[in-house]
Amino acid sequence: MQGTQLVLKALADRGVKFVFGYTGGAIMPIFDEMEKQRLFTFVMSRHEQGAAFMAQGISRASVSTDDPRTGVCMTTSGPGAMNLVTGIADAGMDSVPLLAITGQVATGFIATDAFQESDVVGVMMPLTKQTYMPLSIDDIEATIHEAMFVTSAGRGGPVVVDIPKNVQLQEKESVCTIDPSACEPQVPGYMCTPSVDMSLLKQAVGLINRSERPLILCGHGVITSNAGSRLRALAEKVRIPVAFTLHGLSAMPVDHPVSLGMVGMHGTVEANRSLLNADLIIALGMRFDDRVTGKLEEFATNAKVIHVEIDPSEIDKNVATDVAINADVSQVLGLLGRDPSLMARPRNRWFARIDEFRKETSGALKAEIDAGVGPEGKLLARHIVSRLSALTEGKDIVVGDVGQHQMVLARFYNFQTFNSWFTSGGAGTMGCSLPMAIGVKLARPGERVWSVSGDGGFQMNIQELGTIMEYDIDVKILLMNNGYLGMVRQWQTLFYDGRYAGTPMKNPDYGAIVAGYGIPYLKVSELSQVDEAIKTAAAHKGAFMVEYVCDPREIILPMIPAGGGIKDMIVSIDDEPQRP
Ligand SMILES: Cc1ncc(C[n+]2csc(CCOP(=O)(O)OP(=O)(O)O)c2C)c(N)n1
Ligand SMILES: [Mg+2]
Repeated sequence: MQGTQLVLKALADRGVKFVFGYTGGAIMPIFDEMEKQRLFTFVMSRHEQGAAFMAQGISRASVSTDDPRTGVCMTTSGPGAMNLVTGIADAGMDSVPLLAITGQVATGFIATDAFQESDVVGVMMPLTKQTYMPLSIDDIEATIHEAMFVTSAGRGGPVVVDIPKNVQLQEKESVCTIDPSACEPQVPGYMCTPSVDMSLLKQAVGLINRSERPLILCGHGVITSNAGSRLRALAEKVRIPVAFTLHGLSAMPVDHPVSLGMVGMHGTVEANRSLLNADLIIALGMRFDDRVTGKLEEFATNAKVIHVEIDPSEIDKNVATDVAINADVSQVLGLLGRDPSLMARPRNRWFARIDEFRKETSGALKAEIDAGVGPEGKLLARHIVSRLSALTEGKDIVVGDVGQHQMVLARFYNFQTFNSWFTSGGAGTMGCSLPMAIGVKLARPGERVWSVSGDGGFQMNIQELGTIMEYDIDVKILLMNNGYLGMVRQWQTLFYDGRYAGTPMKNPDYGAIVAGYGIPYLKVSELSQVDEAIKTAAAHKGAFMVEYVCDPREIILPMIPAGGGIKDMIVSIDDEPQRP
């Protein structure tokens, strides 16, 4: 048997269905064997970064299905592998399981600056959970199994296996069958089921029972541990309001009475004010990112903190805790839900106060959404997203890119379906949406998928229109074209005296571009056409693109200025913004 065959055998044993990638000299033997065996569907991206995001889409979307899978991408050495870097770094920041297999120059050429040689292990090491370079055919199968285990054990993340070409081509007589369970290293940090310390759970229950103003911060861990219904049951039973991090969104319906929507830099007024006024913060599967906490010295100064988190390295990293439980969120929520000593309290005063927070902006926001256009009559993204939400009843899958439109989606799409919101959060990688949506659609083919991008981000991975065309992927593309790198423009408006350095952009004829890929298209600049375009795209069988010409002057508020604390939140534009 050849090394190439053992790579494929291990992937097949792990249930891999799709491999995303791009070929080249150092990976050709594995591609050749893939073609002979056809064990998986191979999807050729148009750029390696696209392959990494497609693989992410598989992992992110399938985690809540009964067939959770780690996405796999495969590229050649040197430039092919280096083009993966951003997608891999992104997976690391967002705790997304991902396996990247890269071809490497033959062992005899390593460290000679051979053609298309890059130090892949060296580059990837700080970005991944683990990197491997098997140097003998005897290690290949076990390495792939171990790598796949590590991607999803405990907190998910990317793993790279860099395989020198001569190792791929090695042959051996007999195949010793690998026991996959023997390839599961029990290394701290990878441990997937730390058992819950019951004495800590008891302390947590005590804090919750005594709290007048508790607040749950729901993070990505609630999604990845499939704990949405447990969270909802607990919040309803014990009467605790829930605010969501960017990646916690879609853990439960966002219009549920206990939901406050997104928290943090672009969070809702009610979520942020509640965070400021809470006496107990129950943080579930989240890592106190600076976009959530604002200035750390001012964060939770009057609140006790319970932190439930699977990765021990996140505990007490940014925010000191009163009770830290290092365990799977779903397991902890299950135990809390069954704990007879946990008291259900009405907390009417707290909820009445939260209602006051809600009222602060709800009227003005509704008026702006309903108006639909800015002072110059140009479409507002918040109106378009609100209409998308209404027309899909909040039930569709949304894959957001990075920028203003992303924050608008997070604020105004009324997520009803568990795990239906995907975007790049930790890294904030523009261009993620189009390729990620391809992976998401392949993982959840029965659901409608909207890829929503700005004009900047869309052009960063626009080449993946080719992948959509070739594999006939039914993704609905919404392009929010405001002629600017809008999010940066917003900062320039607020904090740089309106000097628009490097943000205005001349846009191409997108209709002509997508026509080249055979994708039907509508361009909309009138309010009266907004709904019709969404309906047309939704009803169309196959990919469809709608370009909305949007108002570049739209400002997404509230906003906590970078470096500021939650109390510095800018709620309306009349608030005098701080200048640097
Ligand atoms: C790869 C990458 N480069 C730069 C940035 C910095 N950045 C964040 S948002 C943004 C503007 C995005 O513009 P666009 O895609 O048009 O979306 P909009 O904000 O206009 O909705 C930029 C440049 C980034 N996040 N990612
Ligand atoms: Mg833009």
